[in-house]
Amino acid sequence: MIDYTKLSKEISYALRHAPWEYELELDPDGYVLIEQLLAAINEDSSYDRMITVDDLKYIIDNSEKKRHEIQGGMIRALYGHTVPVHISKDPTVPPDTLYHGTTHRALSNIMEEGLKPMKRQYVHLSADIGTAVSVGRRRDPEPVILTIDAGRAYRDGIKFYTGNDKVILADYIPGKYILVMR
Ligand code: HQG
Repeated sequence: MIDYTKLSKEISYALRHAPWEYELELDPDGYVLIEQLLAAINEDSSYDRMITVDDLKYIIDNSEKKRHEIQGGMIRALYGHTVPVHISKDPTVPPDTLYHGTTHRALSNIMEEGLKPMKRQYVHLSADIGTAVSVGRRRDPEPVILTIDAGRAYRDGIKFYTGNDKVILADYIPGKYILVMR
């Protein structure tokens, strides 16, 4: 049996954070050749058998979150990048309201200086409250949920980008567009 959680984490690590450890180079949209990714994973493999493209498809089709995308012979991570080379994302018109789940600890900083990408390339926003709650719960059992006036921010010139249907990306969200949900 392949440990698909472990494999999914390894793929995210390779495609978001450290492609060079796998002798991969991301193209401007974050894609690599599936063949090259599989060759790297299967070299010194820690899995029960060789990983195939069907295993990658299985992860994409069965994960709770849509983290990766296959196009032609290529695969990429849809969000979450920390690689030094900037990954370009498709601009999008956001819905009027977006959400962000975070910790109590970060709240005062965020209200003061806005939402920043921190270690990643983009700020990650959620399309619905449920998604924001699960994002926030990674770090705080009772996360703070922020509402983002994305419609106004967009009209004021803040750029938004598509991650997947639940995750919307932005370069930066100034504090004046952010409210704490009570
Ligand atoms: C916070 C996961 C202080 C921000 C998730 C967050 C998501 C600030 C943390 C995706 C700040 C960064 C991304 C400021 C932002 N001062 N703290 N000015 N601005 N922050 O992990 O959004 O499972 O980089 O609130 O589900 O938590 O990996 O971002 O708490 O979709 O696929 O700094 O990663 O997806 O943390 O999560 P992160 P995130 P996966």
